[in-house]
Amino acid sequence: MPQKDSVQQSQYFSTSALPTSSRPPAFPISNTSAPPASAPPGSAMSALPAPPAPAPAPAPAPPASNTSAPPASAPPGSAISALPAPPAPAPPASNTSPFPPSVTQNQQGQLVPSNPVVAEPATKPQTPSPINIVLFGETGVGKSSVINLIAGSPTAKVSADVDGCTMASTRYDIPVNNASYTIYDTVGLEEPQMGVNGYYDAIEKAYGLIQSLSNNGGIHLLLFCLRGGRITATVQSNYRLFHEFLCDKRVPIALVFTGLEREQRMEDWWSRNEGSIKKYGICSVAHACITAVQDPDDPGQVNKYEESRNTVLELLSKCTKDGPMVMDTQSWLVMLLGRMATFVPKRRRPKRKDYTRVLMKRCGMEPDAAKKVAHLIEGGRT
Ligand SMILES: Nc1nc2c(ncn2[C@@H]2O[C@H](COP(=O)(O)OP(=O)(O)O)[C@@H](O)[C@H]2O)c(=O)[nH]1
Ligand SMILES: [Mg+2]
Repeated sequence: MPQKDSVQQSQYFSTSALPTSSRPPAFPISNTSAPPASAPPGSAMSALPAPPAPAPAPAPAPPASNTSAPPASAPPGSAISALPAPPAPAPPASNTSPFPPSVTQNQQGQLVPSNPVVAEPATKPQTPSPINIVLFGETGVGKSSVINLIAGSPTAKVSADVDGCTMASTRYDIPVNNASYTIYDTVGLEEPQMGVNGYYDAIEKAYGLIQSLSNNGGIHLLLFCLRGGRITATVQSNYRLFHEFLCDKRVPIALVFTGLEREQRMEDWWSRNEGSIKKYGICSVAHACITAVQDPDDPGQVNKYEESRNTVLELLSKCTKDGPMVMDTQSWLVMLLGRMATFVPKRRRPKRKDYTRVLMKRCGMEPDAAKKVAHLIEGGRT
């Protein structure tokens, strides 16, 4: 069963809001009864550097709607108005036929319908509106494996390689149980901060992601994939990047902990570690403790995989009931890029002309639009 977490979105607090002295000295993730099969990448929380300074206020963005705003384009087949127009009424009879207009006489003198009417179905079969989910986390935590778990078949390429550009995303359309999920498998940060070149790469990828989300109706849910075992400074940075910088804390976030197949009861891992996770400001509306690997030769593992699938599907169903957060591409870009720059050391941060160049050359924006976005980003973080 997915667990509804007690901390609500509105109660989110940022780690940066905690005075250094009140932060726990280390992150005591308890995993003693079940060490993870493989250690996750990243440094341990005991090596946690001071968190990045709070993000400065971004350039004012037009209010994002988190109500049940309809997607930008109507889903195919969902609108009754998409049915062909009914046949026009027959024009008034201008001849002197003794029969009503709907009936005529054929050559054999039989009465036949003058305009055979082909019955239209009352409604076309409804296609559910897509529910957009951004799944994120460091490379190697199990995101692709979670996609395959949700889909119920091999859909995404699973790889042990640690490689990927921050904000690079692959889109998967997955129909399950009368719902239609569009999942953006998105690479998070691999380090708590980034260099300027990594930032430029991330801008290019973020542009593609935001364009796609904007055109497809916004985001319903953030799904943060973590390897059960330890929470790192990178985990905190990723939480801020997606929850705060991309979604302005307006989209529900759920946590999925993978690698828990050695737990007798996977949910026990949460009971042992919940307090520590929350101390570090990682708040969520729900969580799932799972395994995302299959081992057909181990019946226990087969059961746990099946249980994990049910847990995640139930979580998706419960956490995507509210409408999506929608923003126009430009405002969204200004908000994200301005905030994301705080991951780059201050003296290396790009200037307005650098933004203009990257937005034109790497994102293909028109010069005027690129200049405008660059101007707004600059203005937002002075
Ligand atoms: N033991 C264990 N390994 C996992 C789990 N989920 C994924 N893996 C392995 O972790 C590696 C990376 O998985 P992948 O799904 O490609 O991670 P991604 O980079 O986040 O997409 C692969 O070797 C997977 O088989 C899990 O729940 N338990
Ligand atoms: Mg992957």
